Amino acid sequence: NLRGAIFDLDGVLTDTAEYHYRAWQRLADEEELPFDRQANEALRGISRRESLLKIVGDRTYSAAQLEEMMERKNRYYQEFIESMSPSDLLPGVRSLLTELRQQQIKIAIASASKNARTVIEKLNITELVDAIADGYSVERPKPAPDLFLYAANQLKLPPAACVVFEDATAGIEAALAAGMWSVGLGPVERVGNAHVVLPNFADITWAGILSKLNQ
Ligand code: B16
Ligand code: MG
Repeated sequence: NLRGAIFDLDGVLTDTAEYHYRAWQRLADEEELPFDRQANEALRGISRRESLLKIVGDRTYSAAQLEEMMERKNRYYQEFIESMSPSDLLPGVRSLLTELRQQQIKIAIASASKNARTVIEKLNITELVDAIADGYSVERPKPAPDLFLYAANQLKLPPAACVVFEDATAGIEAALAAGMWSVGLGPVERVGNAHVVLPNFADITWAGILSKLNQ
């Protein structure tokens, strides 16, 4: 009786995770803060402010300096997403979304990002989704369940009728806290707490997902 599918954006529908990484790396280099790809893994799915605080570590900055750094990182990130197009959809995504619509499964995107709407437009999938929850929708970020509960509410569905697709540890925690089904995309070390783990959406169908969830 699953009637809704809620997708994370960065790292699930498209690989903007790479652009977030490059933007943070540039900022960290400018500030001479230690940062690399591995450190970036801990930032997956968490908010802009929390990401910055992790990078800054115990170095002290004023509130105004932190604000400025968040704005600077966001400018770099926006430069990257400016050139995105439908070809940036990850393999299997468009066919899965299309199949879900045919089966009358409601679709929401729930992203921590304040840039989610821009990315969704660049990917040209606006007309495939019924609701969008983004970085402006709720106060408490993942792993709090709020963003997914907001999305389910927009879809007018109870949490237990929804399945969340996530690439981040914090996102899987949020889905479980919301009382939803969860599918983790990526390595088990990261998303092993999900009900089902998939490497990516290539050759994945809704029927295949349902059978893995025993639904
Ligand atoms: P912004 P998701 C998250 O998106 C990213 O995974 C995370 O790296 C980023 O810090 C966060 O959005 C905030 O993004 O700075 O654009 O507001 O994975 O929840 O779709
Ligand atoms: Mg993500």
